[in-house]
Parts: sequence; structure tokens; C-alpha cells
Amino acid sequence: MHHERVRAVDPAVADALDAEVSRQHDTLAMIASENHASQAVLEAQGSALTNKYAEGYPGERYYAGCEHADEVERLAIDRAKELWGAEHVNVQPHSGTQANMGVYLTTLDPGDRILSLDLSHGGHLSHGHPANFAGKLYEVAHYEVDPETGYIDYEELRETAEEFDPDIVVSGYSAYPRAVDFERVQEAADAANAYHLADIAHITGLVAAGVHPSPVGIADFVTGSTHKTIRAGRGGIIMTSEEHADAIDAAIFPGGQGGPLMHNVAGKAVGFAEALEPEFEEYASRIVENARALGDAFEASGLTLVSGGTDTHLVLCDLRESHPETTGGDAEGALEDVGIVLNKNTVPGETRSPFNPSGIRAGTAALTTRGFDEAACREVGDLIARIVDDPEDADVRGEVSDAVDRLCEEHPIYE
Ligand code: DSN
Repeated sequence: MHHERVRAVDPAVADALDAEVSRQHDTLAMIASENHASQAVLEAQGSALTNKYAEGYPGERYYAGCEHADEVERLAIDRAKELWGAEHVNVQPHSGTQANMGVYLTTLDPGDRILSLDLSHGGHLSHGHPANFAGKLYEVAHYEVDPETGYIDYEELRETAEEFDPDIVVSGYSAYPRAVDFERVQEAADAANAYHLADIAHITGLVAAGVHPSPVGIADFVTGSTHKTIRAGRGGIIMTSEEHADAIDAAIFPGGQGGPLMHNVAGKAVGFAEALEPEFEEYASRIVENARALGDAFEASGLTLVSGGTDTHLVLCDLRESHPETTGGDAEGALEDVGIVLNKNTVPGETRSPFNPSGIRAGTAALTTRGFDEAACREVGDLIARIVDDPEDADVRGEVSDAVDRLCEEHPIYE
């Protein structure tokens, strides 16, 4: 993939874009929130729809000339309804965080209460971190995972909900490797007479494919991003019932956003069409099988997995027991040097700073897109463990780097 037209006007940016394509080809993308969108999705996102203002919704726009924008947005909505079975879908949120903002604007007044999972236990900034708008505008309390098992403690969640009396309970997480029991979160929300927002940003594709239980029809609101386990390009999405449809639409536009990014809506439409193909279910199942294989390799090498394994696309590794002197940042840096790109991550009961925490998080969605199977993911797990064991050993670094090069060559991404 080259960028000839960009090069003709801006060689510096063209160099960076070409280099980014090479970087993605030459390294293993294991940041659990990343994936490789298809060239069809990239083309849609790079289309002339970037020029079009289309405030409003299909058939009810504030500008003329929206007939093709309408068609694209209707296709995205219809396909999303088919994928997730929701009554009402809004495909305009620019991101998962703005999808969450739309739900908060719909359900909360400033000062109202959010109950969500603690960030260091796997939550997300937009679930009420003090540095995020949600933490500044609303009163926030957190539930946690069980320190022994690493699983959500649903009893504690229910008790905290009864004590804190939230207006909304948030489920859905960024670094939680286990299947979420949305019914039990709903019970806690019901006990507090609160709304339930299920933020499935990480598992949107797994839910669409039926390899993770769906919160649609259980939670009042379901939000997601469209570029993680579903490969529909950057963006957010909200699903809800007819009851909340008008309020959600008004919260996104004009409530929280101006003109929708129609080129991104086109990317969503194309990515959703791809996900409706039967192969997508197989892809999503393989993501989870690959994550299990990766986790098995970690455990066989003596690394500790939070919750002892995974039901999803990611594994979270707590380095404190096996490598007390190694921080997540040390591991992330040493792995990046050999072409394995994952992220340092806080772990439940974190004892270090979020800037240099005690864990690493690794996902298999992007590797699976490249055709990695369980054996290849086990090999990647072994390679990661070798680097974590001996980050400074030149021989180990050379061997791992060579193996990464071979795996990348065997699994090309773009033409
Ligand atoms: N930044 C994303 C993640 O890595 O989980 C979530 O927004």
C-alpha cells in the first residue's frame, strides 16, 4: 500500500504513512484494542464523504445534498441492527467515549451517580475517572474484581449498588479477560433502580458473532467502538430500545457532537457488511481460541494470568509474582524493541503507578486477522515470555526478533 497522491503534495506525511504500513506489517499488533481494518474499510474511510456535512439523521438533515450520506447511514444502521439485534442504533458517535457521553447526557444530570468498575481493575476512563469529563461532571463510585479470583465480584457489585444508590451502573471493560454476566449486572442495577449501560467496546465483534453473551435486550443502553474486535474502522456506536431512541439521538446530535464523520460512518457500513458474512463468526471464535493458546503459553512459562485465563480476545498478565523487579513498562519497552507491540497495564490490586504498572495486556484480534492460528499464538506467547525473562540478553533478543520477522512474513496484512 503506497500513498502516491499524498506524496505528490506532502512527502513528509507520505513517508510517515508508508512507514506506518511497514510498521504494522513488520510487527505484531497485540494492543488488545487494535485490529487491521480491510482495504475496503480504509477506502470507505478515505472517501469523498469526508467533505459532507450531514447534521441530523437520514431523511432529517440540516443541510442539502445528503442523499448519499443518508443511504450510507441507513445501511450502517440496518446492518448494525442485524448484527446485534438492537431495536435502535445510532452510528454517529465519533468514538466509544462519545457514545458513553451520549448515554450519560440521556440519563444523568450533573452531580448524578455512576457506579463502574475501577480503572485499575479493568474499567475505562469514560466510566468516571477523575481526569475524564465523566469523573468531573458526575459522582462516581467503583466496584472491583475479586482479589483472589480476578473475576467480577457480582455480590459486592450488588451491595455497592444498594449502598451507593447510583443513577447508572456501567458494565463492560477494557482489561477484563472474562465473560461478563450482564444479567447479574442488571440485577444490581435493578436493585438500585438505576439504568444499566453495557460498554462492549472491546468485545463488540465477539458479541456480534455470538462468542460472548450479548447485553442487547438486557441493558438499557449498549455502547461500543467499531475498530477493535469488529473491523469497521475508527468510531463508536450506541444501541438501545425504541423507548430511548429519540433521547439518544438528541444526545449525540446536537447534544454532544456537530456534524457526523460520514466517511467513518461509511467505514462502519462496510465493516458491518463484512461482519455479516459467515466467515466472521469463525474469525471471532478463532480470536478467543488464539487468546487461550497465548495464555496457555504464558502460564507454561511461569507467567501469572489475572483470573487464570481468558474467555475473550485478551489476556492480562500480572508480573509481580513471577518477575517482581520487572514493571509492565520494562516489558512493553523490551518487547517493542523486538517487534511485539502490546501495552503495559494496571492489574487488580495495583501497587505501582498507572504510568509504570505491574502488568501487560495482550490481545489476539489483529493477529487473528493476519491468519495466526493457535500454534502461532503459542509461539508468540513463548517469545514474549523469553523476552520478559531476559530483556537484556542480546542472543535472546536476536532470536526473538528473527522469529517475529518470520511470523510477519508468513502472515501479510495489506497488498
Ligand atoms: N484505549 C482503549 C484501550 O486500549 O482499551 C480503550 O479506549
